[in-house]
Amino acid sequence: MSLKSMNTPVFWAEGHPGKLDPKSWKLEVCGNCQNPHVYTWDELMKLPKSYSASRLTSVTRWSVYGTWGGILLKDLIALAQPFDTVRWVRFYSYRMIYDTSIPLTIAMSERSIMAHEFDSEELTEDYGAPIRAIIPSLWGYKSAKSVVKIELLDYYIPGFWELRGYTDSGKIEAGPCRDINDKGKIKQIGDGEVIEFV
Ligand SMILES: Nc1nc2c(c(=O)[nH]1)N[C@H]1C(S)=C(S)[C@@H](COP(=O)(O)O)O[C@H]1N2
Ligand SMILES: [Mo]
Repeated sequence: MSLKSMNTPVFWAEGHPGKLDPKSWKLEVCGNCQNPHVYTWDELMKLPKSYSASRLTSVTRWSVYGTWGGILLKDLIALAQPFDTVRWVRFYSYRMIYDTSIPLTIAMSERSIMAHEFDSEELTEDYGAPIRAIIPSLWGYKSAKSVVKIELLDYYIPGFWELRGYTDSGKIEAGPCRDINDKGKIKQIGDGEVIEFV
């Protein structure tokens, strides 16, 4: 099912970006690395395609499961050849108002992906087209949408929601949570990545 048909909430704290054209999209991978690069859409689409069957889980207590298709963050980061002092990966969304950072160790996980598909359908602008981060092990505010820049850093910079009171770690905490795949039914989750409801 599509994100829209399941009534997955649409969050744009900085305002909806409107129509975005993948063909002219550029994704910059930069920072403290040997090989910074600005990828065109065609270049991105030539990189190995991967999938992460995982959940996007919001601190506002809902979770949606599906298969996110795109490019593993670890593949993009490996191509950049980060220097060995790098500890953080910072995402910037379209218009550079929204940003957030995650530890390099989590970015290198097989489950962290720059996604342009959900269940074999291209994302729409509502859900972060043309390409967004999906970081299943952390709260959804770490999964920046419509990403234009990925920066490799030695140090941590609090992002949009972290500056407004959400935790820097973004660790998922146990409690009630709506299951979007099950009509928004309230269930319970444990600490850490949501693999199943408890
Ligand atoms: N650019 C941008 N990315 C964002 C947000 C946002 O407001 N702006 N919200 C975040 C939050 S809090 C969550 S839970 C998810 C929600 O993703 P969705 O809007 O695709 O459901 O996107 C994250 N990425
Ligand atoms: Mo969220």
